[in-house]
Amino acid sequence: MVDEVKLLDFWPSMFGMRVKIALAEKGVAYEYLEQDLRNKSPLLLEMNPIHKKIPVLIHNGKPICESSIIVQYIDEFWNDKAPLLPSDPYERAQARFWVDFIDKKLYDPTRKIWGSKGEEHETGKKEMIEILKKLEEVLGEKGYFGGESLGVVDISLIGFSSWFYTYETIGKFSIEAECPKIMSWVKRCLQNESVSKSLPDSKKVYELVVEMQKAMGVN
Ligand code: GS8
Repeated sequence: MVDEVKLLDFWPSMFGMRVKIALAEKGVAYEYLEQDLRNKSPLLLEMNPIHKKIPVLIHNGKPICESSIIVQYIDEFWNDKAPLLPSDPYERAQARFWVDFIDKKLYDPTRKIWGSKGEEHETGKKEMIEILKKLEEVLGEKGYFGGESLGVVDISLIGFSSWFYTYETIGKFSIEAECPKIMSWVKRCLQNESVSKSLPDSKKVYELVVEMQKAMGVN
């Protein structure tokens, strides 16, 4: 049976990017269905009735939700190439721990880097740098979080890099200056076609955020 794979996504989403990278790593062809999050489609509401969020992977008609769960599903289903999780149970647990850390700490919708000013904004910036510095320690001297090649932790984190230009421009700071090892890691990841083809243009993300700030009355 030929697998029917569909991805419900919204292009600037770092969560959707994870799924695109995982599918590209495994060489899985799929249909991309861009979603309007201000006017959610009946398909999105049917496929993710609990959270009503993208990304959703629809595999042979069945939905899988939550990007980290989707990436691990992809790794388990298409297990013939490009393993994304380590085989050792302890290392698997560690990889899952850092994915969870990125989900809970780096992505904090209450953190204000844009859409805010003053103290709140400064705190948001400081927190983000601290988290990236912690991840830099975890990376250590390795090429990738997964060791020699891309793994689940790399895939969870790399999408955020397409937002770095926005954070830096609006926040007036340099991630390269604060976290040089993370930036070298970003460049290394981008040498993989699965990553470079899945990440949007950083300037396009910035333009979108500027538009959103205007709409919110912040500039
Ligand atoms: C987060 C997905 C998410 O926030 C995951 O898949 O990992 N934990 C989830 N999706 C957002 C767009 S990207 O910021 C979304 O779909 N938002 C629509 C809404 O909240 O109504």
